[in-house]
Amino acid sequence: MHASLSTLLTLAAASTPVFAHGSHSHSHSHDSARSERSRLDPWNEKYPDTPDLSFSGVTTFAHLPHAKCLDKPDEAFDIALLGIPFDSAVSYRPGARFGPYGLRSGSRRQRPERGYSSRLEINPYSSGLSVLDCGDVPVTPFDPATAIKQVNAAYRSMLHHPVVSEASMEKLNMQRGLDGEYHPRIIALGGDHTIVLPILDAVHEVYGPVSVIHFDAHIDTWNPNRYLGSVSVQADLNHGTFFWHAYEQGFIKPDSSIHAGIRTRFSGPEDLDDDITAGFDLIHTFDIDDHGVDWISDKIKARIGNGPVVISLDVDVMDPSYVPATGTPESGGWTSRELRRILHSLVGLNIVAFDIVELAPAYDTNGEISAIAAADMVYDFLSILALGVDGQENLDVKEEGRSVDEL
Ligand SMILES: [Mn+2]
Repeated sequence: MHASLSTLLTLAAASTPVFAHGSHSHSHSHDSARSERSRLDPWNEKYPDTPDLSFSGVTTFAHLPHAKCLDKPDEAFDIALLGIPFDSAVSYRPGARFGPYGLRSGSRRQRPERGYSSRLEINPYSSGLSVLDCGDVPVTPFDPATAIKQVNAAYRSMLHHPVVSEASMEKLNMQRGLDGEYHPRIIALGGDHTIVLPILDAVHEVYGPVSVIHFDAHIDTWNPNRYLGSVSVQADLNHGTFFWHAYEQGFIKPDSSIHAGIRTRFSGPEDLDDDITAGFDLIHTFDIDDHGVDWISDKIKARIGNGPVVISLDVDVMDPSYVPATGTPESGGWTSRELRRILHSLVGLNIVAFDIVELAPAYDTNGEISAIAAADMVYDFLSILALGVDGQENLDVKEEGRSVDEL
C-alpha cells in the first residue's frame, strides 16, 4: 500500500510541472492555469462534491449554509435560523446564552441529504423553501435593556430580508404581512425566554396581534408586581414576566393563546387570574395521562383557529430526565416523544414564527441528550413550515376559552 501510494505521488509530481518548486509558467492564461490546477487537484479529481458527514465540517445547524445575515440586508432566504445568545434575565441557573451553540451541536446528525421524515413524509431541507443558518445576534451581556433592543432590531431586520421562493410560499398558503408582502419565517434559537418579548414586538409589527402556543412548565405571564420582587423597571422584565408585558403592549390577541405542559408552583390563584387576563388558556402536564396527545392537540387547534400564531417552546416543558439542560427544571414533564407527537399534530396551523428557548448546555449530559432532543424539535418546526398552512375548509370551529369563574 505504501509503495503504491509513493508510486502514485511520483507519477503525479512528474506530470505537474506547473506546481514543481514554484516554477509557475507565466505563459498560461489565468483560466487555463485554474483549469489545470482543478484537473490535477487530488481531492476533487476523485471525490468531488462529497457532502459533510455528521461529525465533519464547521458546525452550523444541520450543516446548512451560513451567512451573517445581519451584516447582509440583501441576503435572501425563506426560513432562517437565528441564534439569540441572551441569558441576562433568568431567575435560577444561567447558561442559556450557550443555547444556540448547544442546538447547533445537537443538530450535527441532521443533514439536508438525509432529512426525510417517514412520519411527516417530507424533507424540509429540500422542499422548495430555502433554509439558511444566519448565525447569532451579538447581544451585549452587560446591559439587558440594550440587549432587548438589539434583539428587536435584529429580528425586524431579519423579517425584512427578501424571500427566495414567493411561489412556494403562495402554494403553501403562507400568511402575508399586513403590507401584502411575504416575509421570511425566523426560527429563533434562544437564549432565555425573555427574548420572546422583542420578537413578538417585531412579529406584531408585520402581522398585527398574534396568538401564541406556549410549551413550558411555567406560565411566564406573571405580573411583575407579584413575581420575585419588583425592584426596578428593568427587573420587571425577565423570563417569567415577558408574556405579561406582551399582553400589556398589545402584541398578542386577546383570549386566543394557550399554554401546554404547565406544572410549576404559584403564589396563589391570583397568578392564574392574571394569566387569563393576559389571554391564555392552559393545558396541564398531567392532562396527557387523563386525556392523551390527541385531546391536547385538538384543544390547541380549537383555541388557535386559523389566525397567525407564534409557537414558543421552552425546553423545560420536557421532563428533566429527557432535558436536564435547562435553567428552571420541574419534575413531571412530557417525554420528547410525547412533545414531538403534539408538534407533529400542529401541521397546517398558520404559523408565522417559532422559537426554542432555555437550553443551557452546561447542565446537559456528555451524551448531549437535551441538545439532541431540542435540535430534533427544530427539525420538526422546519417540517411543519415546509408542509404549509391548511385552507379555510379544514379548520375546526373555535371553542370558548376558560374563564376566571372556572377556577
Ligand atoms: Mn419559559
